[in-house]
Amino acid sequence: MFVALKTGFSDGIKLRVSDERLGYSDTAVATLCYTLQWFSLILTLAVLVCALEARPQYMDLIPNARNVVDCDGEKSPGVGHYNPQGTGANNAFGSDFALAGRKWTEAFCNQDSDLDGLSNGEELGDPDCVWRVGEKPSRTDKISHPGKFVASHHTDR
Ligand SMILES: [Ca+2]
Repeated sequence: MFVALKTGFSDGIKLRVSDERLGYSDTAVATLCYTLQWFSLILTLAVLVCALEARPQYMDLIPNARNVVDCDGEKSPGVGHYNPQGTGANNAFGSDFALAGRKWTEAFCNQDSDLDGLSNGEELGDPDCVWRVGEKPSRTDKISHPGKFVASHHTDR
């Protein structure tokens, strides 16, 4: 009896059993390989779609999330992502938001995700960390990006 296992993205997973007594044929092995390759491809696409999907519903869970501007003054709706449009990998703020259970907690509000010296709450208009979903934040102007260190934000306040 001979068993070989080979893995690789282009080859999928191949399990080859060569033993006449077990009754496996090359056709059965090829069918298994073909099925596993399709399963692998579908799984890979599902992971990519999940990783790239923007989450606009999270914007309602963060004060002034729709008022965050980037260094160039452009709106940055993807406040939790490196990509300003809200796709791709999370930045430090997005990672901290996920760790906080995707809730605006007092601890998350007091964090300084981008390490610029201003808490997330100070950057997003909730310096006292009292904002609740659906309420108007205590400040709606001079909102800075809590996931990007921008030195000029220190002189704006
Ligand atoms: Ca900060």
